[in-house]
Amino acid sequence: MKSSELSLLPLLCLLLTLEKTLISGQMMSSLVKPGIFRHLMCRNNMYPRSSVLRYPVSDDQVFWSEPYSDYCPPVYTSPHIGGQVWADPPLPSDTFRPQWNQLDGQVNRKSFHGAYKLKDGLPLNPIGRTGLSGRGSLGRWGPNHAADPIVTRWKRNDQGAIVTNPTTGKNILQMVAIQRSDNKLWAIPGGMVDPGENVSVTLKREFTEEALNFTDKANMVEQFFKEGGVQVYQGYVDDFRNTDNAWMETTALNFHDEDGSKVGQLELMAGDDATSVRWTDVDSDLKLHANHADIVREVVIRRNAHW
Ligand code: RP5
Repeated sequence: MKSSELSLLPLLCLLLTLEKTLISGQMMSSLVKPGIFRHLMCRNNMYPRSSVLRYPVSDDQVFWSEPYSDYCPPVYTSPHIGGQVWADPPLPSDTFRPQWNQLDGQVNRKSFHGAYKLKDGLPLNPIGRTGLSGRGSLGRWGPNHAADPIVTRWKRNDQGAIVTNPTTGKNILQMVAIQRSDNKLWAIPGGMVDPGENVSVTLKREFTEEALNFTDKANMVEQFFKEGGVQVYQGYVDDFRNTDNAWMETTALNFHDEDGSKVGQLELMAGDDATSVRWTDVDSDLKLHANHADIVREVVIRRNAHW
């Protein structure tokens, strides 16, 4: 190699890294799309908190466009959502006429994936078959909107220095993860967006309730969230509660405590429907509820952290 070519090497490496980052940076939003993404968590299992078995759906039977003439999913709507203020009434109904694909009063029935179809008067999951009709335990027919706050800090040693991974040489990120009481899996401390609620309010509320159990440092937390987060994902969640007619979608933002002096030094305490809470090292071994690990990976890419 000539010396002039050698001098171009660092530039080439930088371009390759940038290209890799951009490609993987698009992963969640460009891959979790109707006709591309095949959900996994809401297929071929027992519906949570029930004895209802989902009708089998193989990988190549997920999309509605793929033939499946024998498809005959059981209909199930969990009894515990009946009459709840946060839940829709049953369908079909003579009095309840939801405005699909639009803001229906205060309830957001729009999907981040464009207009969803209707079949027999019920909204169809934009990703495809789940092996179950009805609403399961989800409150809304169609999209159920959630918000997920990914609160991060850098891992530090006893002297306060940032810890890097010896192999990648990159800084190790830590995130606040809660253990969900329903499936015992670790997860981002997210929650449902109330009708008419701004997502920023949901993000702070869910974090405060689930990870801090209402802290006395409320002002500092308020300020931390006010400083703003970076949106890393908006769209379908591969949640174990999804059905053919009801599914989860989320808006996920990263709130990063760069010097660890704010939320990074608060004592975590599990509350609401979280049984446990902790700072968790983020790397490729991270296993979380639904496709939360893929969402967290977006933060890793943006912060050029170790994975
Ligand atoms: C997930 O469930 C969402 O991404 C969000 O984290 C959570 C909302 O549901 P609940 O925790 O309120 O049950 O799919």
